Amino acid sequence: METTLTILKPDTVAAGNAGKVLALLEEKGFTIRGIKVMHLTEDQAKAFYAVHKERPFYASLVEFMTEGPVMPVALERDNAVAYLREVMGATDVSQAAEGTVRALYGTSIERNAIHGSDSAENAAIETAFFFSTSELIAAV
Ligand code: FUP
Repeated sequence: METTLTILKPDTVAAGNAGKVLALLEEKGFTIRGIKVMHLTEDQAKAFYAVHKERPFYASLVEFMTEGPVMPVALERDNAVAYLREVMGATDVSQAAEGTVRALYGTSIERNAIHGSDSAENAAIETAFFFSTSELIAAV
């Protein structure tokens, strides 16, 4: 079993789609190890996306991620990191495959509904960004 980190982004939470996205992820075999709802500060959003700080979309991305509540979720499944990337779809919603979370609930390359860790190493870093060990159900 592997753990990965998703964030239901402000567009998803504001639209009332959080439950539907969680249901889809559970149907795809993910189990929830940890979940919370929070409003990211500017410093938190900047830190989370620090890898993109030189990119032209960084300021806008930080503004979007802080516009309303988000829901970080630690998810467990066999092959969780790669499979979540498949289930969430391409970054740009217009390129996202039919039935993916981003195709269903995203509206643009920025307002794309959901985050998913891109490697096992980043999944561990990103899970620890939001959850202490005591906030996570023990891994299987
Ligand atoms: P992803 O791993 O699919 O979330 O994509 P990236 O890590 O490349 O980008 C992180 C976030 O930056 C995306 F979810 C949305 C935003 N972004 C833009 O707004 N414009 C871009 O051109 C690329 C990414």
